[in-house]
Amino acid sequence: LDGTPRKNETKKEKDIEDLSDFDFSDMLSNFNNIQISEEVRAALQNDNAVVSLESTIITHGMPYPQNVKCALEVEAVVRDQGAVPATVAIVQGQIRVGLDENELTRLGDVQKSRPIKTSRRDLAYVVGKGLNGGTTVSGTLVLAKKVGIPVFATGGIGGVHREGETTLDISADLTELGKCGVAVVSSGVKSILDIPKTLEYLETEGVFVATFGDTTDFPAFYSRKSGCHAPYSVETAAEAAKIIHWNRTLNLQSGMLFAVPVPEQFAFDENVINDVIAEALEDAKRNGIRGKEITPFLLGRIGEITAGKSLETSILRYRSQVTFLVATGKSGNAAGC
Ligand code: PSU
Ligand code: MN
Repeated sequence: LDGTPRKNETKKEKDIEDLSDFDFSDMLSNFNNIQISEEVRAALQNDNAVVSLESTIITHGMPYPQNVKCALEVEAVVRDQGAVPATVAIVQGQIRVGLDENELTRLGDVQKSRPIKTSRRDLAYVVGKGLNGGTTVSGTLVLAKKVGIPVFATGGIGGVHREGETTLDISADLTELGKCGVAVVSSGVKSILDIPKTLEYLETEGVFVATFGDTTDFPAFYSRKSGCHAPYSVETAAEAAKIIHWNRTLNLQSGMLFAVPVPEQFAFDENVINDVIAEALEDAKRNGIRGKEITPFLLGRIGEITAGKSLETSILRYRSQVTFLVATGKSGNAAGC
């Protein structure tokens, strides 16, 4: 009552012991309609760290073949940190948790694979029709929760779109975060979105939000700061792991968002990237782009504008991919919880 935080160490140790007795093999055998790779299955059964990864970023977030290269590099970053990557996607109607290099490459060749951007609402359709699907953050979180993967990493999550108060365009990522119980690690939210409204919405959904590091400045993917503040910051992976632990122990069911700012050396000049985003947003408006097409359109335009302009901006484009890699690599630490 004097404001000194009480330590919950003894209880924590006991709960971790209880969790380690949990029999995953029972749980995994219930998912005949979800194909889990051998590597991921073994890691889950042995209680080793697993990081789930989305696939819309591959199918709708970057052009081929850079998308495949990036996806494989991200998996390598996760492996380097001692965790097992579990890229989630739908291959000919089969839900897959953990894809091999060959499958990732075929999925990423979108002219041939014709994947559907698959959020929660699209899952049954894509499976029922036997189609290929790149799962969004929300689609991936549904499946990560089903198979018991508690940690997920991506570049930037979806959010409340600009003018969302009139369009009601609010990504299903936010409502899924509200009920998935999974810890999401990202480089924040791109400023193609309305970041203050996105943070408000996350609060309404009961999502714990923290930046990673010694500041609460919420990052904007390409840059380290958005001008908005996260309610909390955590300074170490161990601290993050403790919060993940208590979220689970209290059976809160809601997800958590850990925002890792892009390292200084990879950060974009804020003015440069904001101009690019403004141009992309105008193009979207002029072309009447709506609904699920908006995010892929904006990401595509940002890629085109930055790569097309000058050597400097094409280097920035390259950096954005490295940004994604580094942010994802951090999640490997968080997964060691
Ligand atoms: N934001 C990004 N990069 C992305 C996405 C969002 O900075 O690749 C993708 C993610 O898969 C995310 C989805 O889940 O777009 C959100 O789409 P929408 O805005 O239509 O909900
Ligand atoms: Mn939308």
